[in-house]
Amino acid sequence: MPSSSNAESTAFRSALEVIRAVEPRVADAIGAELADQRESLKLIASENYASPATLLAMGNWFSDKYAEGTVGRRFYAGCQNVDTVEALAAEHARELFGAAHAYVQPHSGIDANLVAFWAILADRVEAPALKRAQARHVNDLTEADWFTLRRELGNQRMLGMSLDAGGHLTHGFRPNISGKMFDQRSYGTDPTTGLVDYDKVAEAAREFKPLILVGGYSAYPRKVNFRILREIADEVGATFMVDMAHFAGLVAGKVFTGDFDPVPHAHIVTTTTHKSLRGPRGGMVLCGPELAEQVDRGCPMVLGGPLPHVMAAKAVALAEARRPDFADYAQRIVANSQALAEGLLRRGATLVTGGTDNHLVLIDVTGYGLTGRQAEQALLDSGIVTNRNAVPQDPNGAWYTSGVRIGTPALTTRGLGTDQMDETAELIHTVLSQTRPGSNADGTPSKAKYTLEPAVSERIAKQASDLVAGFPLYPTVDLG
Ligand code: DSN
Repeated sequence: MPSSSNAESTAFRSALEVIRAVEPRVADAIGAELADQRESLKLIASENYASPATLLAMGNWFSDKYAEGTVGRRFYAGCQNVDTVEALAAEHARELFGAAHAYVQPHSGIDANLVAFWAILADRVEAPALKRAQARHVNDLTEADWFTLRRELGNQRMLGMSLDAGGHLTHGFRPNISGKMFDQRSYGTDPTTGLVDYDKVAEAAREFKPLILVGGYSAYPRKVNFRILREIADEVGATFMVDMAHFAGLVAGKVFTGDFDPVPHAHIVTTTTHKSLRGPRGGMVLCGPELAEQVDRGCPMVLGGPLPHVMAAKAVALAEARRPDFADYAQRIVANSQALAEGLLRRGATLVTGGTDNHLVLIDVTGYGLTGRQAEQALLDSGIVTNRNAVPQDPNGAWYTSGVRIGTPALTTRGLGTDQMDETAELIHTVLSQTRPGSNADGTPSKAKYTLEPAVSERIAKQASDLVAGFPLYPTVDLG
């Protein structure tokens, strides 16, 4: 029996050899991606490194199978093996999160949210309309009733966190389909503390009376009290939905429990599987029995054919997340994030909300005289991979922004700890404090141009790559 590390090296090497025989440039790009990831200090809050078992579960014959429908109830023959992996993924998800129902077909976070929105609309708007018309199916409605129902479906209200407070584009914002589907209003955060003000959320909910109250975020560095949000939803008759894509790993690892665990409080919870949860790129929906039937209609309602190879990988990753060491991993993510925040604060950085309770830190880079775009690029020149992000009431808008979002799930997977977070804070602070905003050709200030001495960026890039070199990425995988 080969050892696990030999087996992993052999598997990836053999796969590359097979690919190289057909299109060598693809094999080269795959190898180069691993090399780049190994070298860089990856601080993108939404990224991680899936396990070799998870990655390998995606490259196989399941990719060739159509499997519309649900386990045991498919629109295609021959789905018995897909049934096995989909049922396993759903079972692991239910057990891990304590949910009554799990739907593991969504291909991404947007897809998971669309499944949830349409499940809620079907439950709250379509089902009552069918009942009123004494129809069993939409096909049984008269043209006039169908016209009325379509208008009702397109005229519902959603209340979610504003984008610049850390909400997500798919929570009802105009550039996304959700903004075109819903009449949306958002709640912000307190201008002084940067924290969610639950009284203000309640006020907005009472006034607006949304059909859906959305909790969850992609750039808010604090815990959210989901019990309070549920109480607000109940008071105004809203369905409470939580998008936990960013912090699902912290829920799985029992860092967020009680009021901060969305699963017992929300009517429906969506997530991606590839962020802090450390699975394959994909999405998932959890709910109680009341919405289960509508959720299971996700495909073909808004999803194309399920991706059975990704569901297989979800089953593997969720099995990994049920192991005791995942809870330790989740705790280390937050310890690292807090150490990074403290290191930055000690060096004079300004952080939105003044710190973090979760996996991410949002630096307000206006304190360094920079836009988010300038800061992101200067950090990238220095081997530090982050992404720019709006801050509350951002004067620079969503493209240039005034913030840089950093997160610790990926570096924690590599094994970096709190000492290395302090070193990382030093590298980030050095780059940002040495970067100067640039000007346009006509002398006006540019929001994109900047100057950073190459000697500085080269030195920091070397320090960043030395730092991560001490924590080899995929140590069991040697591509030769
Ligand atoms: N793109 C993801 C993120 O970076 O937060 C969420 O959609």
